[in-house]
Amino acid sequence: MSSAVAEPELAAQFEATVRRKDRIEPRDWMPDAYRKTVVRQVAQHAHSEIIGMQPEGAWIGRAPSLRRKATLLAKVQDEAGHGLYLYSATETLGVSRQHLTEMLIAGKQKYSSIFNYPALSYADVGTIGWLVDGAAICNQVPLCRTSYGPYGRAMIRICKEESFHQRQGYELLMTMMRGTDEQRAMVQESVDRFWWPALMMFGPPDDASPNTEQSMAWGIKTHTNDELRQRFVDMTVPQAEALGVTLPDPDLVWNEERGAHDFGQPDWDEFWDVVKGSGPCNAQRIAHRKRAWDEGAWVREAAVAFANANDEEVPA
Ligand code: BYC
Repeated sequence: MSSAVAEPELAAQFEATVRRKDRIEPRDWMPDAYRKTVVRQVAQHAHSEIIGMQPEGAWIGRAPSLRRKATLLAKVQDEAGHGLYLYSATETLGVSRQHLTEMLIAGKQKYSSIFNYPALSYADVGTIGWLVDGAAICNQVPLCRTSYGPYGRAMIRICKEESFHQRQGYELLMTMMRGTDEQRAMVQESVDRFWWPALMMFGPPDDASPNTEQSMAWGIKTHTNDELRQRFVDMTVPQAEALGVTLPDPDLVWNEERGAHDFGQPDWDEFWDVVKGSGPCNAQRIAHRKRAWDEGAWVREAAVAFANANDEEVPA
């Protein structure tokens, strides 16, 4: 973009692009606050994918068959890939993966609250696929049309893979529900623990969400937190019925007039505690990430040395 063009004109072009629901691309002029918001959301999203490898990763060695191990391994590797696509999207805005990882480890950036809950039983692998990836799909399919081009394009591939993840979780749970009473009880216990944290993934209620209004005006978000939470509940109830599990909400009921389910509210005090760092696994997740980052330092140093020696670019 030529620097001769005045800022008000650039701002008008930006607004027009957003109004047309067209994409903002890395070299386009954008307000600083837009850039910051995209970096904040995409970085949190990338961190969630990487931290999200931990609860399920812990079950790879304990999955009950070669088929289940291979499936889980592939799924967890996919999450690493998602993190990398998303860090690449922030790099188009001049913010490196290294910087963002350092911010994460220093506790200065967030990641999804859901990954601060432990995966206590093998049924949790199925529940995470069904409910956590299911919630992620509800939230992420609309993000394929987000206004920042590199983020939206990353989301297209991520959503395809998330659909597979959701199905593997559902298939695992269905297999367990067709098994013994003990297996059915494991599934129900797991769903009881994950239901409310899954609803929290969509963020605080709209009237307590400081970012939604501006993010929607800029087309970064295309739906509010409550709209997507409702969509998730409506999508999940028939799946729970087909599985034969009970969702742990006494207020969950079909509302004929609204053509949607009424449902109870998660414990929002618990949500904010988890977001602020006091969840059951926050310290463990960050310590594990820091260890992996520190232990990988030699790989990054070797890559830089190799690149310098060969006068090539460092691989991303
Ligand atoms: N957890 O104004 P709000 C996956 C923060 S990974 C933690 O509504 P916004 C997977 C929020 O950041 C999928 N923090 O915010 C991986 C804000 O704080 P700051 C992860 C949360 O951004 C491995 C404050 O609360 N998906 O699928 O407009 C295995 C106020 O909130 C949360 C994404 O990242 C939360 N749940 O809306 C399996 C999706 N909610 O930054 C599966 C992309 C809110 O102002 N992100 N906060 O200090 C989004 O769509 C939006 O960022 C959110 C929040 C809907 C999450």
